[in-house]
Amino acid sequence: MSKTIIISNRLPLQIKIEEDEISVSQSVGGLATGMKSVHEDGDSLWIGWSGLTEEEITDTTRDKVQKEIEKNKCAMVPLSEDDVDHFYYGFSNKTLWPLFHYFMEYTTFEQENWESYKRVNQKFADVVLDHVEDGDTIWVHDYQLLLLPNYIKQKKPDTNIGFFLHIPFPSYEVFRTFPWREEVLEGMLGADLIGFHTYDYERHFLSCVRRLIHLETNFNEISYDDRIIKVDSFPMGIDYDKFYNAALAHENMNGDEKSDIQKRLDEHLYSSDDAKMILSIDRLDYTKGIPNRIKAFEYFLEKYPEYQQKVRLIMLAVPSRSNVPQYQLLKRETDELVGRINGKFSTVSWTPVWYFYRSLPFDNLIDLYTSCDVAMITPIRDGMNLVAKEYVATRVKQDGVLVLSEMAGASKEMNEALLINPNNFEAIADKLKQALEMPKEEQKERITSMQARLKRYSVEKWAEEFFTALNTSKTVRNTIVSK
Ligand code: GDG
Repeated sequence: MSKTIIISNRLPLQIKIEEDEISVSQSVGGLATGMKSVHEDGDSLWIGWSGLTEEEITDTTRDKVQKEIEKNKCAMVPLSEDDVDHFYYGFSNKTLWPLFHYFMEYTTFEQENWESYKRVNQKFADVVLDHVEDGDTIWVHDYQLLLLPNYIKQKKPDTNIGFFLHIPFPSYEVFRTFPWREEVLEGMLGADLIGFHTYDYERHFLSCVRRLIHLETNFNEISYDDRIIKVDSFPMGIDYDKFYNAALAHENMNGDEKSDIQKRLDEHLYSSDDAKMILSIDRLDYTKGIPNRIKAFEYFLEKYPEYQQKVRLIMLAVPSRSNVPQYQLLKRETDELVGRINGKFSTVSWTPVWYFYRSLPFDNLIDLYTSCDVAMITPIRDGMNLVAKEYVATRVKQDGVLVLSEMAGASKEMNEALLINPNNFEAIADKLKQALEMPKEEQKERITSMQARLKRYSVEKWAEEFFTALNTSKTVRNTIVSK
C-alpha cells in the first residue's frame, strides 16, 4: 500500500535532553496543525531534523530519542553542529530568507554555506530514499529544502512529489541576482506540483523558470524532462475552530480563572471608558516591520494627541534566530525604540507600549487576541501571516479591527481589513484612527465576512486541496504514459 511522506526542516516534535532523560512534546505551529490529520489518520511518515545536533545526542540517549521518534511516526535526519551553522543559520537564514523577502542588503552569498546546503539536502534525500517506495506521495515543505524534490525524483521517478513554499517567491529582478539560481529552480522542478501562498509568488516563479532556464510554460504548467509540472496557489489557513472555541471558553471564564496577563490587560481596559488596546504579535524578525510599527505608533500619538493616555500598544516579540547578527541588531533597535516612545510619552498612570520579549503559552495568546480592539500587523514582507487570521478567528463577539500590511500574503484574502503600506506612516496613523473610531456595526460586517472565509478555508482544507491537486497530477501523468 502506498503511503504519504511529509518532509520539513524540523519534525513536529520538541525533544529535550536533560541529564540523559528525554522529554517530548508536540509542536503547535501552523504546519504541524495543518498536517496533523494527514499524519495521524493515514499511513504516513514525517521526516525532518529533531532539533538536536549529533553532538547533543549521546550513546545513552540515542536509543531513547530514536524510539520516541518512531513512536510518533517520524524519521530523523541527523544534522551536526556544522550543518546547523552553515545550512540552517548560514544558507537558509542569511541567504534565502533575506533574498526571498527582498532584503538584498542583508543577503550573503557564501560558497561554503551553499556547499553545506547541498550536502544537507542530500542528507534529507538519503533518509527519504531509505523509506520511500514506488507509488508513495511525498510533500516537501519550505525554503530549507529547495533542492530536495529533484534529489528524490532522480532516484525515484515514480513517486509523486509536491513542494510548498511558505515564504514569498521574489520577482525575477531579485531572484536573478542569486548565484545558484538555476540549480535551485531545477531542484524545485523535481516536484510534480509546486504550491505558493499567493498568485503573485506563483507568477514570479513561472517568470524565473521561463527567463532563467528557458522552459516553456503554458498557463500554470511547465514542460520539463517529459513531465508536466503544475504550479498553483494554495493560501494557507488556520485551525479556525481551535482559535474560535478557545476564545469562546475565554469569554465564559470567571475572575479566578483569569491569568495574570489578563488581569493586567483588564486593568488598562477598565481604567476609563475610552481606553483601547492595539495588538502586535510576531517573531522578532526584520521582515515583520517591528521598528516601523513602533515609529508609526509614535507618529500616530503625535498626530492625534487626543489618543495619548487612552491607547496602548501591546507588543509581543518572540525571540527568533538570535545568533544571526541582523536579529541581534533588530533586538537592540526595538528595545531602544520602545524606550524612546515610553520615555517621551509615559505618565504616572499610562505607558504607551507594553513590550514582551518572549514566547507566551497558547492561553495567554488568546488573552491578547481577545482583549485588543485593533490588531496592527504591518510586515515589510510576509509569505502569508497567520497571526492576522488568528486575531480575526478569536473575535467571537464580531468586533475588532485588523490593520494589515499589503505586503503580507494574507492581505490578498482579507479585503475587509484596513490595508496599509507599512512604509507610509501617514496612512498608518490615519487607519489606526479609523480603526479606533469604527462603528460597531461596520466592525461586525468586516469581521463576519472574514470569519466565514477563514472557517471555510481552514488549514485542514488547505492540506486536503494540496493533496487532491497532487493526486490529480499523478492521474493525469499516468494517463499520458499509458497513451
Ligand atoms: C512562516 C512565514 C507564513 C507567535 N507567537 C507565539 C505563538 N505564535 C504563533 C502564532 C502563529 C505563528 O506562531 C506565527 O506564524 P506567522 O504566519 O505569523 O509567521 P512565521 O513564523 O514567520 O511563518 C509566514 C507561515 O510560515 C505559514 O506558512 O504565514 O508568512 O513567514 O501561528 O500563533 N504561539 C504561541 N506563543 C507565542 O508567543 N503559543
